[in-house]
Amino acid sequence: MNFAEFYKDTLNTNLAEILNAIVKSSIQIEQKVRRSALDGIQGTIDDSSCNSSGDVQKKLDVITNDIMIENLTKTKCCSVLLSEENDDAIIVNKEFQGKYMVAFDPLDGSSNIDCNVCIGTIFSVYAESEVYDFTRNGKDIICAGYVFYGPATELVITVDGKNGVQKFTLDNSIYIYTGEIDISNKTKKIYSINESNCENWYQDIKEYISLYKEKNTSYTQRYIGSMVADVHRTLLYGGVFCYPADSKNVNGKLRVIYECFPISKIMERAGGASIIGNFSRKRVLDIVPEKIHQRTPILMGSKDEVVKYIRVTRKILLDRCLNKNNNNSNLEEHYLEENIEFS
Ligand code: AHM
Ligand code: MG
Repeated sequence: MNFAEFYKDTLNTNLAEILNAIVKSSIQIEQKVRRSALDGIQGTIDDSSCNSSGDVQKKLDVITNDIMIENLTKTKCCSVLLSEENDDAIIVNKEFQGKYMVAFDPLDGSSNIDCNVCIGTIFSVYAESEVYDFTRNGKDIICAGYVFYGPATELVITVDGKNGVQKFTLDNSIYIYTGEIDISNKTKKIYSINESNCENWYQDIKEYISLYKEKNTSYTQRYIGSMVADVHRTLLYGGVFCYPADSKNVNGKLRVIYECFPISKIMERAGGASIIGNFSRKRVLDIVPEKIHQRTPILMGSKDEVVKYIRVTRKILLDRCLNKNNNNSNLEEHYLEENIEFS
């Protein structure tokens, strides 16, 4: 069954148009990525421009951003587009304006572009609204997903009104349904983190990751450096992925609106959990962003693994309280509750 057939009873006309535009964009992006060495579109753009996050832009970052903006604008269903590659929100011209806000990272994992390692497009669509407000939190997202350009191109998506997370695989310009994604029954013991930052980690991550390295544990480490690829593996095999805060990246690295919100929505709807970490068990989806390009620490994956982190940090905080002989009033509300449950 193809993508359109799968969702024909779920999507209203506008949302169908928007998702068609994203699907079309991903097919165009896939072709650009596949031919990038042949067509001379690898590497950075000539004037070494940086995007809002200070990253040097690659040619493909710019090309893929243009593809997304053009296709989404043409739907006449969007009012605002938020992209990793644009400093400010893109307010769609009146003649093309609709009521939906769409956030996206057109090509995530750009350090992997030029060596033919997996990269992806991340997106989310917010409920329709008459007013522009980028500070809406993850609860307003009605559809989220990513496209993974790997050995096969796969679209992973969740849409309100349909349970769970669905996976489609690209076959000659058509996405074919290839199954439901459910992390809750996946048991591979994998942790995924950039260990080169370990000297900068705070006590929470140091103690948590050391659990996975204890003698007689059967955990292994995998890290690709493309969030989409690392999360895709985590969803399909189980385990944990995190990009924590550390003494150099004090807010973590990944961006709330167009990276962490959509991926967290997918993770939760697939039966996993996604929290801020950094001594907080708050859901990433509950963050109220103050800036378009705001970053957040993130820790996500199988609920059992996320609970391990919470237990480790709970113990650290309790020990600190006992040592200082002070009360718990400055600790995050509920942090010390023993009952750790995810909705
Ligand atoms: P990008 O948006 O510039 O591509 O950066 C985001 C990427 C994520 O895909 C990935 O999880 C992370 O950066 C890897 O960062 P690092 O190289 O510091 O491990
Ligand atoms: Mg990115």
